[in-house]
Amino acid sequence: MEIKNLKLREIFATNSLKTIEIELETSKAKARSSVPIGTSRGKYEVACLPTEDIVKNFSKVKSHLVDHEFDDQADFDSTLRIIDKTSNLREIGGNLALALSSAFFKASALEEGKEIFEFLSQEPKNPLPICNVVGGWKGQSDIQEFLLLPTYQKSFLNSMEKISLAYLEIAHRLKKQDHQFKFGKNLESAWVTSLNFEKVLEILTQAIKEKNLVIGLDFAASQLWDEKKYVYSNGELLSTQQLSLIEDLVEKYPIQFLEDPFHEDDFISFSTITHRLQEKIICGDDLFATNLDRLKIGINYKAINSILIKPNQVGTITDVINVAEEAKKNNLKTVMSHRSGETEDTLICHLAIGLGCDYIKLGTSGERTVKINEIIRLEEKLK
Ligand code: 2PG
Ligand code: MG
Repeated sequence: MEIKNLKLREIFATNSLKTIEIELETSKAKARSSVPIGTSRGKYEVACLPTEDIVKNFSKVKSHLVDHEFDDQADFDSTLRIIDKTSNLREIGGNLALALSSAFFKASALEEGKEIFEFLSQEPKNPLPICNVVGGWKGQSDIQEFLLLPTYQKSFLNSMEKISLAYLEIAHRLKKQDHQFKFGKNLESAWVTSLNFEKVLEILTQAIKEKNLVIGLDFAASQLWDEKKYVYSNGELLSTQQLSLIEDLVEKYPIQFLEDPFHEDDFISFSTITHRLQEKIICGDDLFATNLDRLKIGINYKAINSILIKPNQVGTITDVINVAEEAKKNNLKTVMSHRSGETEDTLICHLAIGLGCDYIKLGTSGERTVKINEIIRLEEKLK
């Protein structure tokens, strides 16, 4: 496929920060792609450059791509890796790389008259939602995200209906117990409360009763770690104490999904918890940063049974496909994920379906419905 033109513009993400959007034109197709922005970024992610720097460097990058012919996605993405030889894409920016790579991917699908998810080689399958319902913002809760997920799925619409009902019920329960609660939401549309995490877990447990839902927690533990211990608002925990805390919580509450329970360099503790809580989903986000080499280390350590996949942690569609394939080959649960700063781009919905991911992590309300509704539409095409 030959690229006829490329256009870059600065736009806004849902966290009010500027991000970038690419328009890519071929003789038969025109595709548009924008990229999200993470807040609690892992140290193994590719670089996210300020949009102003990307605008400055863009003409150089463009000259390597426009009027050039590419065999396929792998060829295009390896050209990006030749333009920027740094492993973390700090010269052109991982954010520019992903905008270009995903625009190329969308244009390839359009040229063949296919939906983006149909363009992937895997058997398409609808993921189960994992939705952020409480917490998630610095200073409000020691645990970054309280999530809900269904125990089985009749349809994505049905799963979202259960989660949305619980989400609304949680707000009413928070109103009764938290006098400061004013129905405020954080960047991912999760309720913000001043209650401690045990109280939040009690409320969630009540709200999901008879709904076939279970609880997930994203500890984002690298954010709690000070190089020696995990720092909570009411005390500090060594790694072994962090493990005991999690085992107690899992014992007391219907928790099924645990994301980043330890900091991003602690493969050993991940491996201990995965061994001890075998029926739970132990998912690595910052631990892997969607990086294939780190995933392989994790597999050797038997550190996890699940991986979070965020395309902007790694920068190209080829890298995303490789990571998802490696995870599936090793029987790990795959969770495609949004970021705290999103755009209206629905690429992750197509990637989750096309790569046959088990789950997709999303917000529950507000602008977050853009992605929920896209999956509902795509679900009709899977039947
Ligand atoms: C996470 C993500 C998405 P961020 O930690 O899992 O929920 O947040 O965008 O801050 O990386
Ligand atoms: Mg996370």
